[in-house]
Amino acid sequence: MFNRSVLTATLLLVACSTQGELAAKPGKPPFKEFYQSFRQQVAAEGLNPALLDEAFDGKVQPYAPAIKSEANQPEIKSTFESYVAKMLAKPRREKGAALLAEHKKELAKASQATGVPPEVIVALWGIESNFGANMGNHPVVPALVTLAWDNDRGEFFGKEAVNALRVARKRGINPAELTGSWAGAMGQCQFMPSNYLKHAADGNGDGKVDIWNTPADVFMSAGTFLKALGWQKDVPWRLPAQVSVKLPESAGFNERGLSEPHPLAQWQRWGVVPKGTSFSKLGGTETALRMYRPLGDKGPTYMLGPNFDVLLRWNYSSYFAASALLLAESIANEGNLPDV
Ligand SMILES: [Ca+2]
Repeated sequence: MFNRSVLTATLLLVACSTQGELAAKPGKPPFKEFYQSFRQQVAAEGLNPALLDEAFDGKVQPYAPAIKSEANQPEIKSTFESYVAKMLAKPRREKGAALLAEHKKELAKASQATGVPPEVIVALWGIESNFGANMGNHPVVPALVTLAWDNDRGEFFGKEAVNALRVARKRGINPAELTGSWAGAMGQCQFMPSNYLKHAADGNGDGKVDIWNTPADVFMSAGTFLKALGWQKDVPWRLPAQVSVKLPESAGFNERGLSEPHPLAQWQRWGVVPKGTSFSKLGGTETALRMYRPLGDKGPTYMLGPNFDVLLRWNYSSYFAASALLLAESIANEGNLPDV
């Protein structure tokens, strides 16, 4: 069937790719002008601007796929159940469990060094890149410079572009060869360049930090980053709880069922009691804990340990954090579905 909007979109795409030039947003300079000022920024950061030219391989033009992807980001409107079902799809659970066994030794090493359980590392590996199968094949520097020019968070992407040049220099590769997602996330754990520089770590002891090709380095890097974000060893991420009375407004639940953190003693005064295991595993009575009721009053209720917030610092979405940790539970349990 003839579809006008698809045709228009196709024509626009053809127009962009044949002209090789995308228009600047209102109030922004043309890309070539921006590129010249960005070269100066690179120099001010103590790097040779020739590195930037190498990354663009002499063709100074915006990287169109980054702009296209930026415009087409799906709004996450899914329910908790559908989101979790997708993230915990059977192939991912089963592959995760198999890889947990296959890489037992390297994972144990990363876990001992960082305190992060192997299954949490494997779960993030699975979510971020389908266990290394989907790292993104976009040229990172041109994509980030394009977003620095076009995106509302241009300053953030500009800093990441400069850091991407540092990553290439550190690895001794041509910056044009640095690949990742359209938004600049790199390798099997999808680190932004700044996170690579700060947190990526050598897991197999060869002196190189290769999150693209070496699973041991991916595991050590993910664990090191989670530790830096505050991961606490041997603390459960959730414990089931019972609530006998209606909680006050001041508990502060958002529309996704995640409360503000409050001291455990406060929750206990509100009548919250553990369903089974004692809350003492999550910390003392003054430890600030969140409650999570992803399906509302009628669904399950959990007190969350501090490691849930660590996952929120990895990716600020309560659905993401819960799914990653549920997937980890599943992977540790031979790929069986966890209790939700
Ligand atoms: Ca290595």
